[in-house]
Amino acid sequence: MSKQGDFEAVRKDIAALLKQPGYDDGSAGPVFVRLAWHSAGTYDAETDTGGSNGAGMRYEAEGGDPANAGLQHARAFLESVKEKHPWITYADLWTLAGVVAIKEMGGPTIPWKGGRTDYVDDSKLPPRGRLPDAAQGADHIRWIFSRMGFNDQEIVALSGAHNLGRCHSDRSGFEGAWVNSPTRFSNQYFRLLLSLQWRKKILKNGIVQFMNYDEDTETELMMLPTDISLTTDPSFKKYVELYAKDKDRFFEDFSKVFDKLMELGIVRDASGAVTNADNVKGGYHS
Ligand code: DDH
Repeated sequence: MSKQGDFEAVRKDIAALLKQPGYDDGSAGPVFVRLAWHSAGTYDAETDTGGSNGAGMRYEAEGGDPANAGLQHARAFLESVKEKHPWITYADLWTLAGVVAIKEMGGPTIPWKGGRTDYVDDSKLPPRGRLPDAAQGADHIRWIFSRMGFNDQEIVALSGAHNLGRCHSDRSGFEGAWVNSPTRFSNQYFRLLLSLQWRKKILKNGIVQFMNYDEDTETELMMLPTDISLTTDPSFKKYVELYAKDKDRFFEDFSKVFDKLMELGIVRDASGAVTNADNVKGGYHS
């Protein structure tokens, strides 16, 4: 067992866990990033509910949300880290796993601070339906992300996480990867959005997505309807163009915006300590 607060030791164990030869593309990295994002992406600025604090996904109300299908794999992988470092909260472990995975897969360093608690206030549990619906378009994602406090540029930067991982027909119903190296963080997603011809395809399960056949690698790549909307909406498109051209700028902006996502709903004092995690009546400790 490591010393309380030794996040370096936790980081090392998360990094060592990423390689998973029998799982997906051989890495748990992408699903860790999605776990971190979904744990935080329920935040609503107006009511100050949701967000990564509290690790609400441990409970059926949030964990069983169809939008979170598949994330139980990420949580199960991370159990061994929690057993080894029992002092870390799930809320910190899940957000840190995303940040470590991005770095290990070649992405930017993302500032990360601990201090989240696993304290759940029932009155602050997010209702389902706060995460984006991939079948929709630009208005929908703008509405979802502005609720969290993100502007158009930040939405596009965040969407660049689709450089990683894949869709699974038994999770979301969509199928396939966005890029050919889905365990390597880059700006390839933006380049492919602009350079390939994306054709609408109706899958056997009736779900509509966009596909392109890549002759060089003989693979089929995919885009979600929401991904395509980043190129049909002029305000989003200018940032897709920016990030397709300028990888360093994408890395820089992604780092800032992913940090902002991880911090949604968390109030810290000057020393960085979380001040709003434990002060709500009517909740319970796990
Ligand atoms: Fe995503 N995402 N995401 N996504 N996402 C899926 C997979 C992954 C949407 C829908 C889906 C972000 C934004 C959006 C990752 C990270 C991020 C899947 C497939 C769907 C569907 C799930 C499955 O079948 O397993 C939509 C819609 C949006 C949006 O509207 C903008 C953001 C902001 C992030 C982020 O991390 C910042 C990652 C990583 C994956 C791959 C997961 C895996 O298991 O592989």
